[in-house]
Amino acid sequence: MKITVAGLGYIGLPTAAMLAESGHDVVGYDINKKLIANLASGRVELAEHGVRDLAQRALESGRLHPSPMPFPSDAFIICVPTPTIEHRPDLRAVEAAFASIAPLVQDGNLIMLESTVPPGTTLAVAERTFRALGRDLDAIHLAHCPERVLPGKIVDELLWNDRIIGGRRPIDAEMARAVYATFARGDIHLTDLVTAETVKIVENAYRDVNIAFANELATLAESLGIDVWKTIQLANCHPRVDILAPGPGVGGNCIPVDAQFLADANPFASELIRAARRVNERMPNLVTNIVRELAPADARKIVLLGAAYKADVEDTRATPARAIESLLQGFGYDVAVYDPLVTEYPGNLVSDLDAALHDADVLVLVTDHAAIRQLDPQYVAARVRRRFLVDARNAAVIEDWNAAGFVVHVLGRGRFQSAATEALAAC
Ligand code: SAJ
Repeated sequence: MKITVAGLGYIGLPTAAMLAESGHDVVGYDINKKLIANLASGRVELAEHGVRDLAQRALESGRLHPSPMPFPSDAFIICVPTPTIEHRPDLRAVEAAFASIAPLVQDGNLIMLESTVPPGTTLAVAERTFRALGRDLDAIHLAHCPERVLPGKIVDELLWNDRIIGGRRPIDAEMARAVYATFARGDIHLTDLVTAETVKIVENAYRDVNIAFANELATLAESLGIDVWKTIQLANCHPRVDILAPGPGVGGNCIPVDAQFLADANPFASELIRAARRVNERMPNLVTNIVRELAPADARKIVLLGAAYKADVEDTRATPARAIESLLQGFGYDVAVYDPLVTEYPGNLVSDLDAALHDADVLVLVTDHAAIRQLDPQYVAARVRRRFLVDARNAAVIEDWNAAGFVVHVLGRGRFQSAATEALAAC
């Protein structure tokens, strides 16, 4: 089959590469000319090495053709981002992708949207686009096949996760199944467009609510004087309890955004989802308040260890590090943010570890990258001014940090009652 994949981001590129590896002739189309030029010369600049290797192989096979424009194809897969602007979904990239491929779509072709969108979007955008061209939607096939892979495990999950495919008509879903079945080894479940759109955002909202429960327990633990980590570990021994981990907040471009899509669908019927968002959004306040309580009165410089939104990725979108940095700056501290994986971050990123640690009064472990877990406390102790560590991920080996002279507080290990009370009052 000839397939155009529109949008070569962290989903589109590996999907295009998988399809090429399965024998399809794939055009990888993106509006980012620099990205296309890099790919065309065989350069894949991605931190996730599984995706890098897969894309490199596909390019070398000659079956993946990077292109700054789409080409006529049997099938089109759209994988463009859907961010939010002031909590409203920004669908411009989806609309632009439909508009750019529509003139090339012939009767009998198949269009599949992978981008996460509010329920009803796939049909509404397709209808608008094709009506404007005087075309009949019945003559083409339309499906929504939401991506569901976890950054950090993309190749594995592309292969093995089940897929949900919603078709405008059953035949459309069947046709999309035939495309995905060429590489996906998980089960493929067929449904209608709106159900598929809803399932995807429900999955991410479910995770947001579960993390919010863990974060609420961490806040409670600070005020009750108990250890949230031990409590969750023991509660999870129950066969029907599976609480996720507390942390400094829920970042990334997926979970916070998608939970909001669902809440927006009906604000009156989504109290739990909106409450969970609030609980997660105030975690940077709790971490900041703990830092302020732990820090000595004359502390000046705070160092955040980790800028990425989660471990072992280089993505900083909606990272809690940025919120903690701004809050601490608002209290007059100098803040340096160290991250060995990150190159793009809107705050004060200091990529040299020694420069970041120089003169530091308090360290805050924000992202549990392997490289941060493996920092040698003795090495760090020799470079800072004062030895205080707030661990917002329960990732540090406390005995080692204590042995190096650090006072350590792990988020949710009940000690900072007033920090918890103030965080609640601030949000
Ligand atoms: N987090 C916690 N505690 C936890 C788990 C995560 O605080 O126990 C935080 C992380 O540190 C991070 C945020 O939540 O800041 C989100 O991380 P994540 O690993 O839960 O999810 P994402 O955003 O990287 O990927 C999610 C996945 N969705 C689900 O697991 C339901 C992925 O499968 C989706 O494909 C992806 O969103 C997406 O693109 O929608």
